[in-house]
Amino acid sequence: MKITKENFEELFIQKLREYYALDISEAGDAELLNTLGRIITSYYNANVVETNKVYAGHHVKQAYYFSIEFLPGKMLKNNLLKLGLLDTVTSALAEMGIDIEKLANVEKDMALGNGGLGRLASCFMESLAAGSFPGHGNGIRYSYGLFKQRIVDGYQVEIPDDWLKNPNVWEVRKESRAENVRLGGNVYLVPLPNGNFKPVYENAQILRAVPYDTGMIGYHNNTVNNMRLWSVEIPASEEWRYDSLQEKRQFEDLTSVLYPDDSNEYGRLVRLAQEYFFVSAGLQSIINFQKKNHIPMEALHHQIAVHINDTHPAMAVAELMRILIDDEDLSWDTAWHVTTKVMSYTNHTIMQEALETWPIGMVQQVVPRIYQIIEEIDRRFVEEMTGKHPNYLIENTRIIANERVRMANLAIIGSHSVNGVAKLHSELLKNVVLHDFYTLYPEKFNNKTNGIDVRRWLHLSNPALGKVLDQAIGNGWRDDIHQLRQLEDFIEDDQVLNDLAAAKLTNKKHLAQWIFEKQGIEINPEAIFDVHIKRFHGYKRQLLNLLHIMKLYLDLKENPELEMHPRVFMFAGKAAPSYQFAKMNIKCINEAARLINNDPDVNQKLKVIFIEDYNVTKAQSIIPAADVSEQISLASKEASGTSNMKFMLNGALTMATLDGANVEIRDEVGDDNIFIFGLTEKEVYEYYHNGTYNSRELYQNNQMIRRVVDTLIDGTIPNVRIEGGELYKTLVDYNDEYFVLRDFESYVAAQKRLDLDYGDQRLWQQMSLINIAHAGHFSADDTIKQYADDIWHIQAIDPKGSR
Ligand code: 26Q
Repeated sequence: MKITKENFEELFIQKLREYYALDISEAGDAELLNTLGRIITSYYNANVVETNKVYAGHHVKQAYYFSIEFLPGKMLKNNLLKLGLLDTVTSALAEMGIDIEKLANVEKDMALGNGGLGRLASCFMESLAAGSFPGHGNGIRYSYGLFKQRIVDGYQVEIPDDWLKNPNVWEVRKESRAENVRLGGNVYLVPLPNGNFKPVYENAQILRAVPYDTGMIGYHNNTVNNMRLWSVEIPASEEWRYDSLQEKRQFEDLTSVLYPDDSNEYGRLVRLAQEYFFVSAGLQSIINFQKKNHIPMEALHHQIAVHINDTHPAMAVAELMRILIDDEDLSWDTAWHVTTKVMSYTNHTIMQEALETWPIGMVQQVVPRIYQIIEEIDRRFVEEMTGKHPNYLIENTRIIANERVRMANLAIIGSHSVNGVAKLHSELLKNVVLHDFYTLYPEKFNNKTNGIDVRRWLHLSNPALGKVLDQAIGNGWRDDIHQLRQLEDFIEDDQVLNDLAAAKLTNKKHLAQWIFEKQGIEINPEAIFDVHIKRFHGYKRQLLNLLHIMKLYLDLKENPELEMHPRVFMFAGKAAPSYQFAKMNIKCINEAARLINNDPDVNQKLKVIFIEDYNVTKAQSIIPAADVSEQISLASKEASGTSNMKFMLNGALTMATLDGANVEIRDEVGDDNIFIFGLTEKEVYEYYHNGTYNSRELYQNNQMIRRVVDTLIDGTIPNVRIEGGELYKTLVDYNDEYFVLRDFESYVAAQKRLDLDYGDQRLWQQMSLINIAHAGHFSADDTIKQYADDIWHIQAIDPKGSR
């Protein structure tokens, strides 16, 4: 039944009584939210069934995005928007005296990911459904999401994210689709009469994987795809197998927590088991579906594509081989042909130390059969390459070396496609990081520049800007984001420029109000909002930003009359709990903030705000209020970045190094509409090559640099005796791994240009307009189309018939 304002009110009242035996006046926000959620899910569940029927009935090829992280954020308003019900339901609720924002407030932010990689997976889910593509997610239903961050005394404190305490209305537990996953024990092979071998398992632990399905709703179409997340259970019949309570716990807790390290946490048994668990459960359920549909396994690659999101699901290669050989009796060669055609892999990182490897002993212990298969893949790889390629090349690219299993090598050898996430990054993969593989398999390598879900990052999060766009260019952009280009026709239109400025100011006032309520700090909405939000990492260089702030502070202390537009620097982001350097950055920023915000000599012109517990929901209110987007990683280190795209779409100007997708943003908007500074990737590599970087020399010979760096240790920033000292050492004594001092002057100069440009408000609005007009280039809808065409070979299909 179609939902209208009239029938919705009646339905809502009736359902609230049915579920909770309450009337509206008696119900709490959580009860109201759950009732609303259940109405919405039952509204689209008919489309779930339809979508699946069509996919099955037409033998449609389907893609599965395997990712150990998803970061969907909140879903209430998102789902209503996709269904075309947001306005109807908002006003129907309002008539009943219910503010939808209050309900959205009690919804938990689903944070089953660390950062960019997980959020990308969720944007891709949205765009798959929006494009009517048959594509689904496969991951882990962690009981605890990414830790919540509190700032206590300037320090990060981690608190568990018990997000399932309230029921999650969007998920459906699919008991009937549970799978068994085997872990541990021993395996030996028994020869069969036909020359094959049969594996015999001893003492393996059998875990039950139970899927929880969440509908991924298309935008104004009939598609509802599935994000399937697996949760572990231990079958009662298996309990006797565990040697100790502690051992049992380990497996019981397999899907409890997301590892909060967003670069490396290898050598943790449970992490390895997590990786296998969701890969094995996911592949088994996919294959069961295909078998029910009478698809011969030799033809599997015509029916499914499996995408390996970073190396975390790389065991999918070996697991699919296992299923095809051990369970489905395919020959090795046939299974290998099918597997490599099914699999494709995305690399998200340049940094060598972040490439995932596992000690072979651990792989043998956790997944003995998978280890045997990896060994065999490795053996055949070496055999095939020997004689054709020099030995060093084979040694560099084989899977097992130095007693470790190299997951990227497994993913690359087992896939037909390997892609980076921005042009620069993909070039670096070919020329540096994965160069040896590129020599062996040039045809596998390609680029797919990341993208963002414009519905969440514009329609939903920035209604003020949405309205201005509707007035200026009509609302066609809501279905076709490329129409934003029409904005360029208004580059000289004072009305539109002023409206854009007014929308920005509205968002800034909202954020200022919220910050005041949370932290009691007053900020001037007319100041420049300069925003640096992302995980804390050495290479992302929050420290460079802090040093610039300290320079402004010193300059203002020296000369309170200094000409500069008032500026509020905002930071938000989490540090991995074990990453001391990142945590010390957080501490120093918070102490600098306290110093500056309380100093009447400077605090009319300068403020520093640290917003705690950064997550998707916070991003949705911070980004629309930003004037400046800080994207200042050391060139070559940030694979792509995606918040850079979100800021641009919301009219912020980018302060950027030529790194990741910043390069493509620059190409879109032109040099005049972005602030570029710093070393290029080539220059960085030249330094590596020549080994000539000397940060101490810079520190000693450049008075400005010395004066600013010394604020870390001379008591200027209070209460950071240890942390300031350590940061100082990384910069001066340990030769400044991320070239902070080398880029400092160039950064200061770019910031100065920015300050001057902001003084010309008309010019600034024009630059902002150009950024918005070109942001459609970074729609994940386009990115997904490229994945669909070039890698997965899947086609859009409308479950209700018309394409
Ligand atoms: C690995 C092993 C053990 C434990 C944890 C991990 C781990 C977890 C998360 C390793 C890496 C990550 C996350 C990486 C990530 O978010 N990378 C970012 O991906 C974005 C999407 O492509 C890019 O835009 C960013 O540039 C990149 O840093």
